[in-house]
Amino acid sequence: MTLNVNITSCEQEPIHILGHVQSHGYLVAIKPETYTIVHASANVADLVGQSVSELLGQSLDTLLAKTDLPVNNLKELLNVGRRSGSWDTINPHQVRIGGRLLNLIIHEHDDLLLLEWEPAGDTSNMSYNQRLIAEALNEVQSSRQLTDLLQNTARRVKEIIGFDRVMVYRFGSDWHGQVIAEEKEPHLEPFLGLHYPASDIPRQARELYKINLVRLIADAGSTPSAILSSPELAENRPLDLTHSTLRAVSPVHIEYLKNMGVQASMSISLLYRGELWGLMSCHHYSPRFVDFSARQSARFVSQLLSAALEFRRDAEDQHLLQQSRESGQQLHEQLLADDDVVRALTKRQITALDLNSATGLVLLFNNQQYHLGQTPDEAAIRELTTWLKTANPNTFMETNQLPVLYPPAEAYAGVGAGLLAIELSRELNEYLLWFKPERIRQVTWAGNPEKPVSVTDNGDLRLSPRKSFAAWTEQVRNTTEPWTEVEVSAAVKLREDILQIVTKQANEIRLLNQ
Ligand code: BLA
Repeated sequence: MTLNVNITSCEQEPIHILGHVQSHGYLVAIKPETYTIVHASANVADLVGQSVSELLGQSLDTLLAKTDLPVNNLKELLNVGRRSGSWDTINPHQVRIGGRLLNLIIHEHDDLLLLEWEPAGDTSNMSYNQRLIAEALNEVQSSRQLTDLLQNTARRVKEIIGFDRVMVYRFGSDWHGQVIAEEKEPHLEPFLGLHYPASDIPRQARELYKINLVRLIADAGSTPSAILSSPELAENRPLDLTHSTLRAVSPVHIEYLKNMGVQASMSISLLYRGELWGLMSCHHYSPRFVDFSARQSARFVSQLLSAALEFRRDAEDQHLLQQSRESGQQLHEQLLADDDVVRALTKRQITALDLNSATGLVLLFNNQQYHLGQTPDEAAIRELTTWLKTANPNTFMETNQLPVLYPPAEAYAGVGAGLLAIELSRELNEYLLWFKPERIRQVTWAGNPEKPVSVTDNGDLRLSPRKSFAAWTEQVRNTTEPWTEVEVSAAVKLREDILQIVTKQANEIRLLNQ
């Protein structure tokens, strides 16, 4: 049987409107003007001892009568939240229902007020968490090494939420990711350094994590509670759970967690200039609920990490730009001083290889090849430039997937999956070529590699995480990190400098011959 499954179908699943909540909490959505109940999760019946179909279309008062939260107090809370424009001022609000202490969490979205009740944790943990945050702040300020910073953050988050494993997971430019720091229970197999395909966290999920920064899946084995709606009031619109803390989980992702043996999972978004650069990804091997205040503390520590990295990254970008400018300037001076292009670019203290992140350089000049670092062999370079001439009409070309554009390069992807090329003279076959190797030679799957693609009850094939990994391994070969804008413009500038020297020399020879 051939399996023809399409990874992009992952992106089609509307995970913000799946119509269920996780069963550890209760959800009610009301109209802000009238307080009438439009949607409620079926398990609200367990909370208040009244069926949800009876509650739908009723005023919230009916439900509140079963709780210790008088309706006027709730109205006051809602007013404060709505007036201040931020629900952070009132969330969470502790209430007692049927002898249970619960946290009420409120937000407004899409013309509805969403009320979610979930178990309240032990309040004595709050001061402990505050101490951990203060310590984390000190560590962020004093960590000189990036690895220390990442490791300390993972350790603090692990202390706060008590999970078996906490990882810092960083996205690449193609949205695949790598575990770059890890704190775990000693008996667990390490995931540090492992790579995962972009499709493991599809686009719409990443979009949600930019808005709602903490995602807790308390028990992957639990049965979610269906959201019931009043047909008249809901107007056929499913309830949008983008900001909900209880949103139930996509079945594909549940399968993924089970495949990894994980029962509880928590992710905290790491943002850089509003874009997701990574996640703190946390696993527990038995069900585990993390209460609101612990989630907030973990989020705060993660945001400290993001802020520190933002600062560092700006400094690093600045440093790279500075380095590239200095190398470019030095090469220009060498060209002016030497009157010998080959010597100036390949034989002095600074070479053209210092201009960017390339690991190999070939200069084709005066019918000769000059190789620095790791490069394809001379015959391969001859064929490559023949192809470049026909395939590329421009004086410049850059790719991070040379073998995809030019299949013979697959043979040397280990040194040249990325190519940055500038043409000096098409007629004389003169080029400067920078190379870098394919990014990942070997990738390892962290789940069970033997797990087959699963078949659903009705016989359909479902794309399992394992299958997506196989597809990705194919795609990730032959690829390297893209060249940056700074690298591209430095190469273009160097081309101008070289041509200026070459033209000057040609003119001098012409004058001498006259
Ligand atoms: C969500 N996938 C996620 C999340 C993570 C991962 C962290 C966020 C939710 C959570 O915290 O569990 C992936 N988890 C990882 C990775 C590591 C990890 C890479 O610990 C590495 C150590 N997933 C697939 C395929 C599909 C898919 C093939 O593998 C689609 C067909 C979907 N993943 C998927 C969906 C979500 C998700 C839909 C969103 C879950 C949700 O928030 O409801």
